[in-house]
Amino acid sequence: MGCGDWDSNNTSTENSNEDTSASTTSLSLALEDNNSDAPSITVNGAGIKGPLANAEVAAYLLDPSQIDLKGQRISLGLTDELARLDLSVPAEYAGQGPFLIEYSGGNELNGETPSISVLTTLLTNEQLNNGTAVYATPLTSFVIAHAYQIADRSNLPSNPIQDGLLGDNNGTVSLQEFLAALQTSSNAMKSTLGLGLLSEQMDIFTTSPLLDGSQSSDESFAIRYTNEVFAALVGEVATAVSSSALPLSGVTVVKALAQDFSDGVFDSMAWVNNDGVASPIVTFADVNIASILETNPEQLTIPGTSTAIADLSQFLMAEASLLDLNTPIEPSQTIAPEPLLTTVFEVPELPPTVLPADPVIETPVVTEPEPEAPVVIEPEPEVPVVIEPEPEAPVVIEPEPEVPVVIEPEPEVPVVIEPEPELPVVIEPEPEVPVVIEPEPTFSNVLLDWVVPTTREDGSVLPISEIASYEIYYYLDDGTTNGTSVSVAATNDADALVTSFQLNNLAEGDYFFSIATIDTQGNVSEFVEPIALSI
Ligand SMILES: [Ca+2]
Ligand SMILES: [Ca+2]
Repeated sequence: MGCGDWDSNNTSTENSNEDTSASTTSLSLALEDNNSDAPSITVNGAGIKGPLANAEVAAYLLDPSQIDLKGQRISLGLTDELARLDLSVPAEYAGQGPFLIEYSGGNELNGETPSISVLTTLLTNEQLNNGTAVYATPLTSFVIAHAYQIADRSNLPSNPIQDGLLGDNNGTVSLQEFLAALQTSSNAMKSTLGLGLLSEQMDIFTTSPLLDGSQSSDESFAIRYTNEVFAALVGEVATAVSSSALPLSGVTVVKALAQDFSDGVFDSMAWVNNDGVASPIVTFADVNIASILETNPEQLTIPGTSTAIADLSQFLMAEASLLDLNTPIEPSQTIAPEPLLTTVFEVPELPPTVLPADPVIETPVVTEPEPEAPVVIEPEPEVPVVIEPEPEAPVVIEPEPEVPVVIEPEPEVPVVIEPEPELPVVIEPEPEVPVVIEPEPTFSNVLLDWVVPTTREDGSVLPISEIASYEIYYYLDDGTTNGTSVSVAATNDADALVTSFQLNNLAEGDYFFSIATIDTQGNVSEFVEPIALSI
């Protein structure tokens, strides 16, 4: 499967580990289990900030114990030139969700490079089995990243950024903690980035951002409008930050914004653990994030186009025509976005007199002579002013004229896993000391170091810019063949090269570790010969 072969005679390397006695001949490769003969289940959905065409799409088991949330990769797919998704999950994984679905690369329908090159979404077991479409958008990517940031904290109903959490503050994120945090993050996002358009009930993962008739056109418009505005603002932030430092990708900005929002306020400061002390976010050191986010959406253009966001409605109608969607209905003209809020903590009550355009008609103040009441001085102690929480104004969704929702049966994509083309294994594992393992005896954490490879297997130069990520694989030599793979991006948030990764809290046992390099084309090198370590 293009992932190298544990049994092959790798050109290995004097590794520096002391334990070299263990045999590696009986190991099996569990990184990718795609078996072209196995039954599979089609995944529906799209990656949208305009629709992403010709993108790579990968499905992973969701593993919140990993920083990138990626467990085992279980499927690879793509989108075609009209952004239609071709991805299926092998049936053997049907009950092992939720799954992380990641779109990367590709282009927008007009050929532009997407402003945010990686979009993620989540797919539950039920959604997979029901064929429910899920969408990867800038806002789902943001919410997923944000949920990870806050998930380990405890429930605190009075704090909108902790309300409903199940965290135990133990430094790691469990699946249960992550799923609880998703709801909290989604609510917090809606109340700030939602521009007053996203109702509490709206599911940002399953509401289609296309005018495809699967939801009301106003709901699709609302989810798309908020995503276009957010993506445009991400671009504004990237431009502002890049001018004073390295060029910054949209993906990095989304992650940094999620980190910023971990305290519920976009203010260039992050939450630090549980001590309540905020620290500055390095990425945003030189910019006023709040003022950028408060840009009037009507002044923004749809990213990758010269069309004003104010004209999104007509833009979506044209897009629906291009994509040949079912009976698109133009969103109603009554949708009025509100300003973006940069904090979840105050719902500023706009006094009715803030409308500057309206001349205030001065009514003569008639002071009625109050009947002289005996002044009763109550010996009340000073009562602290209790600010009653404003009742949440119900978001009024205007009832759509019932459009008969014509759900056309999806053209049955025959459930066929295309035998994956054998990826040519072309990247040569770095011949020099690829993995150095430094055991940390006290905590059983393992730090893996590696050297960035510079050549491919054929000897040609491998530029650093063509390295996408590394795949670390490790397993316990306990007679089972189950291992764990961890995908590590080639660069970190600061765009620095990543050459190490720490695995935490490993139980006692005899472990083997290996690593492979994945380039931006998806080519995967052979794994280096596993290195043994006893903990
Ligand atoms: Ca935890
Ligand atoms: Ca903040």
